[in-house]
Amino acid sequence: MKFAILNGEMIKRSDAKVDVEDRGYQFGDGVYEVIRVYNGKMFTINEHLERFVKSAESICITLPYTKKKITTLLEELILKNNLQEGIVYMQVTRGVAPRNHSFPTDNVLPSLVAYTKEVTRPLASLKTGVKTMVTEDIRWLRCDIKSLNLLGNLLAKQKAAESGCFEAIQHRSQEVTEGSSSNIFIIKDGSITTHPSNHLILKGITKDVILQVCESNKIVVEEQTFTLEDLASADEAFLSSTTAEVMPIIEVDGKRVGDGLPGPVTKRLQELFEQEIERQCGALKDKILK
Ligand code: PSZ
Repeated sequence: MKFAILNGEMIKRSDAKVDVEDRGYQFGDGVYEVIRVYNGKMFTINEHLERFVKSAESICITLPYTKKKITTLLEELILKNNLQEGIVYMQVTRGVAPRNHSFPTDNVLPSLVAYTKEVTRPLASLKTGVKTMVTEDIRWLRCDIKSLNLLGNLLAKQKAAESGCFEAIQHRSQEVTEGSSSNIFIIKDGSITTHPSNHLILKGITKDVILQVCESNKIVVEEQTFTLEDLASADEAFLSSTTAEVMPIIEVDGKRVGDGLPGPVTKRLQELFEQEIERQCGALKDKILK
């Protein structure tokens, strides 16, 4: 039997239900996190909690528990569900109140939910790379908040799915922002570029891990905007996310990136990223390279 956390309590997953007037259900009035678990251990948990608190604060939700308490609850959930490889999904909403656009005035307790899911690493795609397409970024101007409102992202991802692509890369005018559920990096003549972490993209935890390992290894990454043309003429490109890790892009809108195979810089970053996973969570059974 699987369990979930609902408002601080461990309950049967099938009993985890919320009211129809939960503001998350009616308005998408909440924020969330997806945390990767390798070998039963959460990867970059502190960074995810920091971002969770920041997202909540930016929409004026005060988390009902401390970061430490949440960490303990999630660790208990992982143990209880016997999760080795997978994710923890966690969300908080403004709570249950009679439907009204403005925030409830009486003290409504935010609803916090967490559950786990078994997910394996996408090793085949990590080795071969994935196809992508580009689409206009139609989202709002606070993409830095990990909001439950994902319609723009969903419409983009559905276009990708209908085109047989792994991801839709979004752009505002000529500037590339991010994937529908990932950040994007390009490589040209050995130099690596990714969009700066501002209001137009989500500051990915995976992106930040990549920036850190690059710094430790004296690999320069520019956080600078780049255009659709830069993407089309890049030698290499890759996506980053909690579940996709460092995912090579081999095609954009049916045109090959570089020679159409994962490139040397991308492969090196995959290797460094795996080292960081192993440092935090212990040895991985399967590796991307070899
Ligand atoms: O399982 C999945 O499909 C996941 S788990 C996390 C994501 C997808 N994506 C997170 C994300 C995002 O939604 C947007 C719009 N931009 C960037 C990212 C990458 O963020 P991190 O690295 O924190 O997962």
